[in-house]
Amino acid sequence: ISNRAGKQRVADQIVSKIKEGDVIGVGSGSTVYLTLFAIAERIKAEGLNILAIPTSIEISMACSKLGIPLTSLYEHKPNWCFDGADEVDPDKSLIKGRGGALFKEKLLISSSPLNYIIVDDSKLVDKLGSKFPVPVEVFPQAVLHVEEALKALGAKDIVLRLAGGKDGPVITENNNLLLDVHFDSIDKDMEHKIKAITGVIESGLFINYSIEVLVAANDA
Ligand code: DER
Repeated sequence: ISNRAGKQRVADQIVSKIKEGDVIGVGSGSTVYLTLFAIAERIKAEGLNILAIPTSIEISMACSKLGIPLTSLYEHKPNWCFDGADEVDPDKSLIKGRGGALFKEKLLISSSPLNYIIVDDSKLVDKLGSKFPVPVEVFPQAVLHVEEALKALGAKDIVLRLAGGKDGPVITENNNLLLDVHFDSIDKDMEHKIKAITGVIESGLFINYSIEVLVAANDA
């Protein structure tokens, strides 16, 4: 419950930042999901005109259902963006991707001049990789090659992410596979080393991005 309360508090902080005319990149995950109801309320109550660029089918569907108008990167660049994270270290480096939307999330964050990462304090870590593996989105037929290259980068354990509602692996919204990669240590150029492997589409490492982190302390 305390996580939920913390998530709600930081979600409410984000909603108060929204202003008339904003084009907002909306990340994925349960913390972001909580903001949508309050955003819909503001649109209704104030006649607010905003546009949301979603990072997943789940967020697109929720926005459509709640009456939050959608647009895309074909028509707009976002004024700002908000998203969750799995881990935040003291340098504001992130691990994201538990929800499997990391490619579009990183595209939105890279396309946006200002990014808020909203987390409850359970996400704060001293060392990146201490609680979550690094998700790596992989072109399906490249999986053996990528696993080998990740091991050469020091990966200790590599797990193909299996689906819940179907047999076999998770297939991302870009028709790729996800590897959850465990490292003992993650240095600051690991994001680029992983991205340089042929067959890697993207990873859930966000190192040196322009982000503001909003943390909600959980109730005791
Ligand atoms: O998958 C993601 O990157 C999400 O943003 C995730 O990291 C945060 O999800 P949560 O808000 O449900 O913890």
